[in-house]
Amino acid sequence: MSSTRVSGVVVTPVAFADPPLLNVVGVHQPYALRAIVQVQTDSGSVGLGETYADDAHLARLAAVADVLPGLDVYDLNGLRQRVSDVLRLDGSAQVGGMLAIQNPADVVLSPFEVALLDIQGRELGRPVADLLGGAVRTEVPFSAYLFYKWAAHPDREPDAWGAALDPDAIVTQARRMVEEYGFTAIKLKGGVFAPDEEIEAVKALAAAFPGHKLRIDPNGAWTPATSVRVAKELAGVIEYLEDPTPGIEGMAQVAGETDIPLATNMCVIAFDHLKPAVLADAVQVVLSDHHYWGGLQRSRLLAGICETFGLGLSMHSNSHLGISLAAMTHLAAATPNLTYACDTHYPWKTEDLIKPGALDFFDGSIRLPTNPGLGVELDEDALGRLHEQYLACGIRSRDDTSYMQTVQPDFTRNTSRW
Ligand code: GKR
Ligand code: MG
Repeated sequence: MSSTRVSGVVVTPVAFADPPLLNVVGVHQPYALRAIVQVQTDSGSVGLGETYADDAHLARLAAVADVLPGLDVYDLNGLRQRVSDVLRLDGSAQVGGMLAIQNPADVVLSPFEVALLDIQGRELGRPVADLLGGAVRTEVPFSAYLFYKWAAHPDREPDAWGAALDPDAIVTQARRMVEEYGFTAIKLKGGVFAPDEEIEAVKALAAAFPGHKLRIDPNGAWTPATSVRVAKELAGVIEYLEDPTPGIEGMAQVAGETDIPLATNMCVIAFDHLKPAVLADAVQVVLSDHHYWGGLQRSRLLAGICETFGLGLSMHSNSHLGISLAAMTHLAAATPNLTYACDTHYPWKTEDLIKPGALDFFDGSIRLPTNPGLGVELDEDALGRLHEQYLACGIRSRDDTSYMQTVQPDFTRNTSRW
């Protein structure tokens, strides 16, 4: 039996324009960074992956890229072994600008695993979802992801969305996103204003969109006591409360005082966080994210653990491009217990590097691509343009806090601020 082997790997950092979206640690910089992984094979196939692109991560990706030639594209265990061999003794990984994961192996593994699955699918003529057990849904629902935001980055032209700094403007933003994309779930990124103002915004959304599923995520901005108070105010209004307070212990305190399910992408972000979280009954919904849970297969392992322990499953997002969206869609389509609409930052971006048409939204969902592999094609010109933008923009890691301090010098990175 002949085997298809990796013949080379190209990792290209890119930067794409990002609006001034506010969160508890600051504000998004004018460009978001991603690394695009292309794995080439001796049979002439190319598989795609997308991941973070801060300098430390790029160095680890390069180290792994060097040891992949010769790997059988079906040998995902062999891939994991090579990644952990290369990263032995290495430090923690920054993910999404707010969190650090102690062992970077799963974060580094992810884009290569996705690229190998893309190759397998292309060679077999089957979509990636088929390699993950088969699609249980052909349309994957996503959620509108609302942000408080400025009208413009300092000294730049306003973007198309305008400022959103109070409940009325948040409802206006939601209306536009729901009209354009058809979303039936809506998440508000909180932790920006005092909790009462954000409660008012959620209640305004509930009044404007009766029947829509609502969530708020202040990224741990509140103390446990404040979280319990907010939960009382929003009982019956939201479907889950995401990371109201930092840490498993704090979340467990809040969970003991409310019937609203608590969700997280902050206190359970690696496999060794699951046992303490389950023992403390700290969270009821885990937001998976294949970019740091080790790719698509390991995200399905997470899904199985969640099922075993009766935890709900949703999906987290950071600013991302189309290769990530394709992988998220295949994973969600093939994960039966992923029953919540997935997060996505996709509507906020104005540039991409995949050829258009593969991932359009209909009624708030993306139709699972049926082409082989991930079902998306790289636009080489756009890749080149976004790489040039990376070289020119000067940003080399996500740092919302320092960027905020250029506007508001006394701003501090402070969860539990209320
Ligand atoms: O993009 O500002 C942002 C988000 O706050 C992001 O960094 C979070 O990781 O979306 C994420 C979340 O749900 O916590
Ligand atoms: Mg979150």
